[in-house]
Formats: sequence, C-alpha cells, structure tokens
Amino acid sequence: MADQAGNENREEAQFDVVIVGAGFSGMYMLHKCRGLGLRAVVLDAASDVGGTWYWNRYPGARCDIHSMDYSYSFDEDLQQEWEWSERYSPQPEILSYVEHVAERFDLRRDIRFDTTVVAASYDEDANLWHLETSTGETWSGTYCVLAVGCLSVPQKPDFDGLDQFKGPWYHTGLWPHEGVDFTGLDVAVVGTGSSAIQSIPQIAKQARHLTVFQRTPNFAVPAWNRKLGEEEVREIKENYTAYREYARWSESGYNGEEAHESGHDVSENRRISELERRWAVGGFTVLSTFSDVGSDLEVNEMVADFARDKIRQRVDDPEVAELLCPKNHPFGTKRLCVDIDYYETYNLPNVSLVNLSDAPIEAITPDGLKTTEKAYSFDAIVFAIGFDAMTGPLLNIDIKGRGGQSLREKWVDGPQTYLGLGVAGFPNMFTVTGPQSPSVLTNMMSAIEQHVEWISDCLGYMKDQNLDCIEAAEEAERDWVKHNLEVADTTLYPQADSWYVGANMEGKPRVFYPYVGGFGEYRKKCDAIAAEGYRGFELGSAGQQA
Ligand code: FAD
Ligand code: N01
Repeated sequence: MADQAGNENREEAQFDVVIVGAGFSGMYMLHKCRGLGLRAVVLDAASDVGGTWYWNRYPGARCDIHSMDYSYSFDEDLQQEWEWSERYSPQPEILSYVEHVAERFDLRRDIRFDTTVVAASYDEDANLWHLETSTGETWSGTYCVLAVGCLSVPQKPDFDGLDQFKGPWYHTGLWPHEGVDFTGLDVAVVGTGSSAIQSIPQIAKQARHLTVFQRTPNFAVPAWNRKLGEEEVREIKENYTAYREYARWSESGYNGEEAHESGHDVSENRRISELERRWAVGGFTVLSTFSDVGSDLEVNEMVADFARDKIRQRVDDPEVAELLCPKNHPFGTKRLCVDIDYYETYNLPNVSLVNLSDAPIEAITPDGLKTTEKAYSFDAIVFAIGFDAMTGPLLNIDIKGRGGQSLREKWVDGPQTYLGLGVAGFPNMFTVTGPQSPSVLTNMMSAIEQHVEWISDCLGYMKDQNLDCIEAAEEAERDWVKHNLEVADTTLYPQADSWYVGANMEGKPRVFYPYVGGFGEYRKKCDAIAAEGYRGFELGSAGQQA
C-alpha cells in the first residue's frame, strides 16, 4: 500500500484538486473544495499555515489595510466572533487568526506541511496534473490550484562575500521563529521598502547603533495606529454585510475614502486642507485624495510635494531629510508605505542613514560591508530587499502544460494569462491572485476571496455539467494581456522602477505585472465571463478535445 504521497511504492496520491500554498488563499480554496464534495489536498513548504504571516516575523511586521477589512468575510460567525485589537494588526495577531481559522474549519488534516513543490506537469492522456516535491513524492489531481502568493519568494541577498560575514544575517521575509535580540549590537538594515520601514523603528529601539542603507527613498504616510475602540468595532460588525459588500465592488477592495474630484479642479487652499485632512486620517486615504493622483503627473506632483514637506517636518537634520525625500518616482507608483514613527527614528542619536544611490554596496566583508566609497563594521545585517514578486513563486516551480510546454519559456518576456486566473496551454491550472489580476494593488483578502470563489464556482459548474477540462483560449489570453498593458499605460505606475514592473530583479522582464483597472471593475468582468458559460475558456471532458 502506498501512503497518500506514494512514498513507499511510488504510487501516486490522487485527488480532484491539488492546491499549492497554505496561506489565506490555499486555506480558503481547501474549504471551498470540501463544500463542493471535491477531494483536495494542500501542499506547503512551511511547517504550518499562514503564508506571508508565517514567514514574515520581523519586528514591526503588521498589515497596512485596516484589520476589519484585512480578514475573511466568507463566514458571518467568524467575522462576528473574531476580535482585532488594533487598527493595523501586528503579525503575531494575524498569525493567531490564521491558526484559529485552520482549527475552526479543521483544515490542517488536509494540508501537508514541509512539502516544497518543485515541478508540475499536465498529463494529457490521464487529464491529471502531477506535482513533484523536493523529496521526490508525487501528488496528482485533475485540477491544480496555485495559491503560492505574490510575495513568497524572498530575493536572495546576492552580494559577494556574504558567506564570509562573521555575524548573523537575516532576510525580513525569512525571519527566525524564536525572534532576534539586537540589544547592544551594531546593526545594518539594507533596503527602505515597506519591510524596512516597519522594522527600522523597532530595531533602533534595541540596537547600539543602526545604520540604514538606502538605495531609493520611498514615500511613507502615517498609520496613526491605535487600539480599536469598542464602539467603532460594534458599528462595523452590526453592518458587516454592507461593509464587506462595499469593499467587494470598490476600486481597491476595502472601505476607504475614494476620490471624487480632480486635483486640477480645486483651489490651492482646498487642496492643502484636503491633503491635511487625509493625512490626519492616515494610510492609503492619502493616495486617493484626488481622482487623478495616479494618472496626472501635475496632480501627483502636488501630492508628492506635500508628502516631501511632511518628511522635512518630521526629520530634524535637513540633510538627512533631503536624502529621505523621494524624487525619482511619482507618489504611490512604488508601493506606498504606511509607517509608525519611521521618519522620527532618524532623529535618534543611535541611527544613521547611508545613501547608496551614488555608491552602491560592493561586497559584504567579514566585519560588515563596503560600498564603492567606504567600509562599515556591523555585528548583524538585516536584508529588507524584497521579493521576486508575482511571477517568482509560479516560475520557481517547473510547470509543464499541454505537449510539455514550459511556463518558464512561455513567460520569458513576461506573464501571459487570461484574467490572472488561467493560462492557455495549461488546462485545469488556476492561479489565485496571479499576475494580471488586481492582487497586490488591492486589499489582498478581497482579491483572494474573489478568486477562490470564482474558481470554486467554476469547479462546481464543471462538476454539474460533467466536464473536467477547462483551458484559457489563446485569443482571450492575448486580448487580456493587451488590455492589461493598455490600462497600465494610462497610469503613472510604469514610470517607477518598482517590483510592480519587475525592476527590482536583474533580468526580469519589464512589464506591468498586476491588473490596474480596478477591483470592482475586474470583478464585474469575471462575473460576466462566468455568466456567459466561461467565455474565453474552452471547456470539455476527458477523452474529448477541450
Ligand atoms: P502567501 O501568504 O504568500 O502564501 C503562499 C504560500 O505558498 C506560502 O506559505 C508558501 O510557503 C507556499 N508556497 C509557495 N511556493 C511553494 C512551493 N513551490 N511549494 C510549496 N509551497 C509553496 N496584503 C494586503 O492586502 N495588506 C497587507 O497589509 C499586507 N501586508 C503584507 C505584509 C508583508 C510583510 C508581506 C510580505 C505581504 C503583505 N501583503 C499584504 C500581501 C500578502 O502576501 C497577502 O495579503 C496574503 O497574505 C497572501 O496570501 P496567499 O495565501 O495568497 O499567499
Ligand atoms: O520589499 P521592497 P519589501 N542594494 O521591494 C532595496 C508588501 N509588504 O519587503 O527601491 C541596496 O519594497 C530596494 O531599493 P530600490 C508590500 O506590498 C507590506 O519592503 O530597489 N538596496 C528597496 O528599498 C511591499 O511593497 C508591508 O532601489 C537594495 C528594498 O530593498 C512588498 O511586500 C510590509 C538592493 C526592497 O523593498 C515588498 O516589500 C512589508 C541592493 N542590492 C511588505 N536590493 C506592510 O506594510 C534591493 N534593495 C503591510
């Protein structure tokens, strides 16, 4: 007898659905599959549930979407019973929530942890996906759902000499479970993206001296984080159905103030007062002060100027403040950071900033690191250098579709998908929050629920119709890719060297990876396509050509 993964005699464990990833996406996908009476299994490289919130345990990690929005909406009892303590939940609380969900819906019994998928291939004759793990097991299913996340492959700190460094080094995205005590140490942080901006104020509280190495400054807006009040939580919970419904059809998947006027249509006084008002609210509200912040460079520059002035007000040393002011990309075109005391941290005597823009890091040395200008000594280094985003987690797996076609080859010039859900030539393979879907430009919880529900509705439809093969049509895919790029070109996003365009990885194709046409609009498109019998997909049953 073979065990479920066929370890003993290499027989395969066979399922209706094999899901890769046990973060919010994979967990909900499993729950929905069970509801349809499908046999499903989830595979994850991690030792427990949580995905992002399992791996990213660095000090200061927390969400940047309000907790009341950044949570599942699919179960009324769950959303009523769970209590968030802060406006933006810290990572340990989000992880407790994930664990609670896993227990509540008894998910772990169908999740195989410590299981890294290295290859997946579609067997046309059997209409099966075979997934291979790093230990040589094979898991097979009619459908393969890749719930591998958009930010789950940390970028390797590929610096010369790293192996010679005498002290410990860390990547924010692979933080030790036991935590790190920086008390009394000289510490370097490399990077100034969201992970760095969250962790720097916390590390500064412990370190003897903290040196931040900045290649590009980022815009950050204040979180004004605080404990949630009983009254505000009660109000939301009493109206949770309507609250969630608003998020489902909104531009960005959460309850926030949307813009109703162009920045050109307001007087200077009104512009400043509106920006001040939104600044006082904090978070992403600032990004939507005017309807054209993301599309009109002149309006964007007004907001960018305002944000730069705020940095100058918060940082005591004018030279440091100037270094922290972003000047090479429009406001919000790199992921906007939401900060707690970030800029004030540079006023502390034990914190200094090194500008890498003219003198990049040349190598890591046994004692620290050297830029092209100077050598520095440290006891520990923290790399907050980001991820091989969006396509990285998918292309990390050697995926072969119909006729042995390789996804890596198909996507050599950038991803090609239909709705970020399916790929032509790769039947019965779905991607949750895949490239060319709104994903990272939204509240990901909304995006995840929308994708998982769309996929599970589709699987239910296939089951009811006695079908078992679905594949995106080439033409529909071509049109979607074109539409994606056209919409991106109506925005300022492509102007920034961000991970949204793959600029953070050497050699990564420069295209726009997420869909920027708005979450509510995207949902309408997906719903219409499903209502028309999955227009743009070819449906069939095994043995027949799809
Ligand atoms: P993930 O949580 O990334 O889970 C994917 C899982 O797949 C991982 O557990 C991984 O181990 C597994 N996996 C991947 N490849 C393989 C493989 N080959 N074999 C086996 N297992 C594999 N989004 C927001 O909307 N708001 C926020 O405030 C927010 N904060 C964030 C903070 C941080 C630090 C980061 C990194 C991201 C944040 N995000 C945020 C985005 C976040 O990734 C999503 O909100 C969400 O958690 C993604 O869930 P997921 O299940 O789709 O993917
Ligand atoms: O990664 P990043 P992140 N030498 O890519 C620098 C989500 N998230 O982990 O800008 C020197 O944003 C790099 O410099 P540059 C969120 O979606 C959310 O911080 O490329 N520096 C940059 O400063 C976010 O966008 C939260 O010039 C190097 C930094 O490292 C996404 O995850 C918290 C370098 C990387 O920034 C990724 O965020 C955390 C090098 N060789 C993450 N290589 C919330 O707040 C890279 N850098 C909810």
